[in-house]
Amino acid sequence: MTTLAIDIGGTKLAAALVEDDLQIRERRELPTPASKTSPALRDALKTLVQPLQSQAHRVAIASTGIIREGHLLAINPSNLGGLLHFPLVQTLEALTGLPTLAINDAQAAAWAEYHAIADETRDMVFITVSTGVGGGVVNDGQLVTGTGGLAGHLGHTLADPNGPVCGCGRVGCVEAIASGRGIAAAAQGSLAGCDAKTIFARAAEGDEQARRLVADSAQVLARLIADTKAVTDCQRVVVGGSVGLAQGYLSQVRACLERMPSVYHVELSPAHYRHDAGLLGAALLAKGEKD
Ligand code: ADP
Ligand code: BMX
Ligand code: ZN
Repeated sequence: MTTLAIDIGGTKLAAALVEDDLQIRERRELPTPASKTSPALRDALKTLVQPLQSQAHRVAIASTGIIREGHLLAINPSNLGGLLHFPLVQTLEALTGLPTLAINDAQAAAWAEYHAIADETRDMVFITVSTGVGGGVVNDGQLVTGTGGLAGHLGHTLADPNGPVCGCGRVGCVEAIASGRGIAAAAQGSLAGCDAKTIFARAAEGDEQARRLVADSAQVLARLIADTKAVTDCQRVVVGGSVGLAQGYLSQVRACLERMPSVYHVELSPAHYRHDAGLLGAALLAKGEKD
């Protein structure tokens, strides 16, 4: 069976056809529209899926936001241009006429990454450092979604009570400092208005402020990983997202973690499926439920 997999992030939308052996075909991307209202997202999704849907038997969506009963509910609406709510499953079923499943993007990616290492571990955590910071927990071989879909939202744990206000309404969340948006928001002077990608490029050129912004993100992520180890006793933490996978980032996180007491140490690795973990995890879940 062929799955039309869709990944909805705060910065980009991706879609591809995924075969049951996890081969990916015809991957395409579009920028995520920054609009408070649903029609812009619906139209972008329509453009994305139209060339693919006739070849698919089902749709599987990995999406940013809390996913509850097929609806996207933003915990941090500012990551989606202020959009609070979107009827994901209903919209894709209407657009494609295909049975549709939806799950949080980081939970989906956790499931794909667990699949890649399942012969060596039963307890792992996936963290995406991207537009926001998302998480997915696999405990004793089971994906933990929570009854309301909130489980694993590690980006909204506390990093600094004196830190910036997060789009979720709390002060000092991990996401407000470590995410791509958080890094960009803290930039001043010559870097004001730059996105995280540009700030990483400046850091590689030796810009002091850029290096400090990247280092602050890596430090906050390392503390989050130590907290995650204490809560879950996981054997591995897998890191994805465009910031998480950026050159040199994970080695900085590892260096910060190594300075903490050894009880907090855990195997750290970059996502095996790189930027496709969300697409593949959603496809795997759809395959598991429908076959
Ligand atoms: P999404 O959040 O839509 O899933 P990404 O995982 O691509 O998308 O994350 C988007 C964030 O990553 C943005 O803040 C962007 O500036 C940043 N980013 C994109 N490419 C890079 C890169 N090569 N190095 C560092 N940051 C990057
Ligand atoms: C936010 C939240 C999470 C999501 C995470 C990473 C929203 C819209 N999203 O914490 O549900 O998993 O960002 O998302 O509230 P991404 O857009 O960075 O991939
Ligand atoms: Zn928050």
